[in-house]
Amino acid sequence: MDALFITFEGVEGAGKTTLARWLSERLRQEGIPNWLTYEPWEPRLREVLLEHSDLRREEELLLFLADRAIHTRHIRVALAEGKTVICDRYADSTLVYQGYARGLDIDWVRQMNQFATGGLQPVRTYLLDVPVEIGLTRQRERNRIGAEEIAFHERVRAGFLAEAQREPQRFLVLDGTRPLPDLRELVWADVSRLRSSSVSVPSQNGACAESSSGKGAV
Ligand code: T5A
Repeated sequence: MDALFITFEGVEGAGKTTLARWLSERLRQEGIPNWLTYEPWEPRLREVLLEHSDLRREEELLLFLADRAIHTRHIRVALAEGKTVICDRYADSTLVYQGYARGLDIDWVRQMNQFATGGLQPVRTYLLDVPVEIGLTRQRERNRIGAEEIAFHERVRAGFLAEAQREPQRFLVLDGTRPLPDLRELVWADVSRLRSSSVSVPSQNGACAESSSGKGAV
């Protein structure tokens, strides 16, 4: 069985980090080598973004893409070593935050993502869907990059859901308001199925997993 490339996406406070960490630990317990990683990949990029709140959206986009190009190189190495890669945010975040929410041309952002990743796509993306107010309440009082208004985060949520509809074979939409044990069970059942199927390291041009939702949250 080859390595899987898995991502977690969603609005802020959706529960991505919580589930990604859990999955990594669960795989480790099963003796399955994995690498838990996140974006922004370079920690200093967070500081740059926090310090320069006046960045133009194009500038912000280029910073995220440069970060992803470097990160993707490391992801490819981990996959080639047979490690399942679990990534907390990836290219969909750029498409949704800089495209859908900040208003850059979506198809152009898609092409830029393609350029930055060399076409590497996850085989599965878990989209944790929660109402914006719930996500923001969960992460309240923490120092975060995203302090934008509700309307912005609504565009983020809608953008993720639109992408999930566009690629239902890659996305699995999970109702992030469900209790954590339920979400863990759903993710583990899906990962187990992916592992036992013939699906493995994705091709250069897109996800290769069959099946799954994207049409409605489970
Ligand atoms: N960004 C990022 C872009 O604009 N473009 C890009 O290309 C990229 C890569 C990242 C920011 O950068 C932007 C998007 C963001 O604005 P960040 O600090 O990484 O900033 O922020 P988030 O990724 O949003 O991280 P958060 O920690 O805020 O959200 P998570 O990871 O979704 O939430 P998590 O797991 O930390 O959970 C939050 C709380 O909720 C609880 C947890 O215990 C925790 O306390 N929780 C639940 N409670 C009840 N039921 C559940 N099911 C729960 N799941 C979690």
